[in-house]
Amino acid sequence: MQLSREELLKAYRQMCLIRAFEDTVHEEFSAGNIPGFVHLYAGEEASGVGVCLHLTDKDCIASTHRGHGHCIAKGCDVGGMMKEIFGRADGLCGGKGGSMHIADLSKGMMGANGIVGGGPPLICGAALTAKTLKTGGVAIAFVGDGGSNQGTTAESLNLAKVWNLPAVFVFEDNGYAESTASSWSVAGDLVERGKAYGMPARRVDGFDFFEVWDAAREAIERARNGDGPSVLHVKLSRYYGHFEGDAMTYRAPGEIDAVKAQKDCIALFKRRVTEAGLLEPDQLAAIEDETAREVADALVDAKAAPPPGEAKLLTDVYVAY
Ligand SMILES: Cc1ncc(C[n+]2csc(CCOP(=O)(O)OP(=O)(O)O)c2C)c(N)n1
Ligand SMILES: [Mg+2]
Repeated sequence: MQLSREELLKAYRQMCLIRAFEDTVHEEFSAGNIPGFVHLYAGEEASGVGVCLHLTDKDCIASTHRGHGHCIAKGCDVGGMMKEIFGRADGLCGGKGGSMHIADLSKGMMGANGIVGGGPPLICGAALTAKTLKTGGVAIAFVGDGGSNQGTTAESLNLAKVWNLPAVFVFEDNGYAESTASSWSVAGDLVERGKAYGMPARRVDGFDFFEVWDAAREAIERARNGDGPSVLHVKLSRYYGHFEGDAMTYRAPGEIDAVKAQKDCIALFKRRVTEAGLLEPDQLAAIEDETAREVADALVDAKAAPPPGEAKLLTDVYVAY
């Protein structure tokens, strides 16, 4: 199955928007303008976008601590996200969640999550709801290679299969959990792990948007058709440190530069669609300009916006049922 021109343009737009957003947050954090802790998704764009292009607002995703890209890919408002990261009252979560807890349930974005392995149990709940209420929705968990080793993830894989849930577990393997290499810490093979739970599992080149898109299409269609959960093991790389401020002494000299030069997902997408004559270079350049402007505007607005007032100090502590 082929992507339409509109889908290709949307994919490029979202990947560029994520990259511009993350590069901007990187600069602002370095300048000391952002409170809290920040983990950036730059380099991994093809994964979040390739998966979320198949989803609508009735579908849910659970993210990780590295959540900005998933938020944007799922349609969260970039202005509201920037304000949230700056701790402003009009942020997506009232300025009280920050980078690691951005959520927008109206978009089916169940939240970034400070708990590694926190997402998989959440999507079992969302997928069970979708199945029980017959909404036609699916639920996706993005999980890191580190998160793949959590007990919560193992339990969720098991539950998803025995309940035959419309769920997909997307393991974003960027080679490290903090400074620990996945080649050292992940036993066996994540594709084989998925198969051990009786579900279809596929390895995916996360630098290749088209491969992600196709693997996600297959897994999400299966979930929507009532044929149960799947695993995708997406191999990719992050461009910045584990967190902003990480000196990255555990990465080889030149490691990131080599990935950027040879495998950058946005550059590969651009080359592929222009060489095939699917999109024109000036269309892509216009998208690059537009997304840079959108993020620059979001930054100006966030900086000018007020923080939550004292009256809001004790609200949003617990959910009101
Ligand atoms: C339950 C839990 N244990 C440990 C941590 C500390 N921690 C935060 S991120 C992280 C590494 C996660 O690595 P991975 O899942 O590969 O995601 P990545 O950062 O590479 O995207 C760890 C250990 C945590 N937040 N939660
Ligand atoms: Mg990792």
